[in-house]
Amino acid sequence: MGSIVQSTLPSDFIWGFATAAYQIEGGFNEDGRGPSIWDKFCKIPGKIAGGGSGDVACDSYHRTHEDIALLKTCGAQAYRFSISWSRIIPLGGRNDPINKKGLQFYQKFVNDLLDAGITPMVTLFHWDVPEELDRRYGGLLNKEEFVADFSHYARVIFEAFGSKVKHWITFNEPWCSSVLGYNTGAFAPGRTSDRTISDVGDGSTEPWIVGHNILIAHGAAVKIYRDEFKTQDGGEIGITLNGDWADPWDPENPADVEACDRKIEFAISWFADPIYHGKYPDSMIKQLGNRLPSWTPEEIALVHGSNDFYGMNHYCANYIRAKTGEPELDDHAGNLELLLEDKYGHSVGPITQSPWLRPCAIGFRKLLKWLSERYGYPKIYVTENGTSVLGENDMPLEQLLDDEFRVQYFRDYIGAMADAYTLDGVNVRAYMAWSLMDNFEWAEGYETRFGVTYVDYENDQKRIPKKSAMSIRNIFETHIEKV
Ligand code: PNW
Repeated sequence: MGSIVQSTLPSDFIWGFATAAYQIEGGFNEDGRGPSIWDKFCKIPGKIAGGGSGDVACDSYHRTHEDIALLKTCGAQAYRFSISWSRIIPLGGRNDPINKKGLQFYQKFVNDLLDAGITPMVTLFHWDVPEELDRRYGGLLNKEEFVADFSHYARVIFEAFGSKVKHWITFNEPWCSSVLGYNTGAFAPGRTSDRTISDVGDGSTEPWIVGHNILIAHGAAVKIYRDEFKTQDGGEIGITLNGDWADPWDPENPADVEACDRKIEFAISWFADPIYHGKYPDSMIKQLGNRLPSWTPEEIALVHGSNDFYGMNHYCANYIRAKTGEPELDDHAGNLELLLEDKYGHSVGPITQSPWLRPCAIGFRKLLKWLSERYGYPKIYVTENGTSVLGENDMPLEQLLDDEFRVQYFRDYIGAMADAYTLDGVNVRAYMAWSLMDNFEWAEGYETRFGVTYVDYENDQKRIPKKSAMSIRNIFETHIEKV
């Protein structure tokens, strides 16, 4: 450290690890679980690298005790996981049967976590719409039906967990569900205008409809929690948004500089502006016109003010270059290019296994500040942050376990977050590393690993902590103030 003053985090700061149901659970057809859109999507040849699926994944459905032991070993205070909607309501709808065994699985898990002294942070929806709802009425595209069914599901969950869960996240990364699911088609349900990828979908309208519907469903679930549960249960609820930092490709070009804000608005403010300011960003209204749904007074009343905390998933940064012509009809990014090098050939950061991810920790601090200024210094929970490592899947085990690249990533990013807290007045209060263990990395299958723990998919899903698993506790110890 030398003479550099170490930035601090408050003594009540909470840290831990994150996962998501479909990425780790397996047990895809056990104890009455119904399929989700991801079960269906994985069966389409060519959609998932290596042809994988979440059928078995890390087998956490049968190994919750191992996962809890792992959390203890790492010294985690909290664990963010998601609930599989179609385990709880196999067909998904408000008039469909509830699966007691599904509920009992998560109830036991929450009890076991609490017994181990680990705080549960529960995501209701991490992209896994029950397949039957997609078939029945178009899933996320159908506002009335989806909002009613999600509200019902949320109420079932709030009732089942009583006051045991104090931190609720409604939706994980609605940008991914909307854009990757309905514009590029890379994620379930794979709709897009590109007829070489799918015969169905309209990427110029559907993502905006889906984003709107998710916001309303989020607002409806928050209202239910606040009206019926919050007083006695004493918990808090919010949405988790993903978004990376943006620097201009050419800092001398005002168009590139302007495009950076527009990039963040299209990725984040699309959802955060309605929640904190009661409207969509002007840049989006300008480009999308009436393809961006408009708010009825009832809808915006549900959404505006609906976050008890801001859930932030953050991984990297990009260089942004403004496009000069008129935006294409299917453009979802704000008429700009996302690049990994700037005009002078500087890279955002080192190459990882994920084509979209190059670490740039200072960008984390800058985005924390940007969000705090725009949204009035809300309480921020970082609900995901982490990295893949180039070639990790092909390394000999010994080398793979010595993941100094990931350790350095966490050191830099947690340090940048402490700087944002100490020097910029950002009110960040929790941090969940992605991920507790290697898992099903969506379209990238099992070839890309994000875990601080190695999972041996060939040998009974054995878990072996990497160097990074044991290092996060030490990193936090250097920053968190002692009482
Ligand atoms: C997040 N992108 O997804 C998810 O919440 C996790 O489930 C996932 O495993 C993790 O990040 C790592 O990828 C993202 O293409 C997936 O920009 C793709 C992108 C961003 C986030």
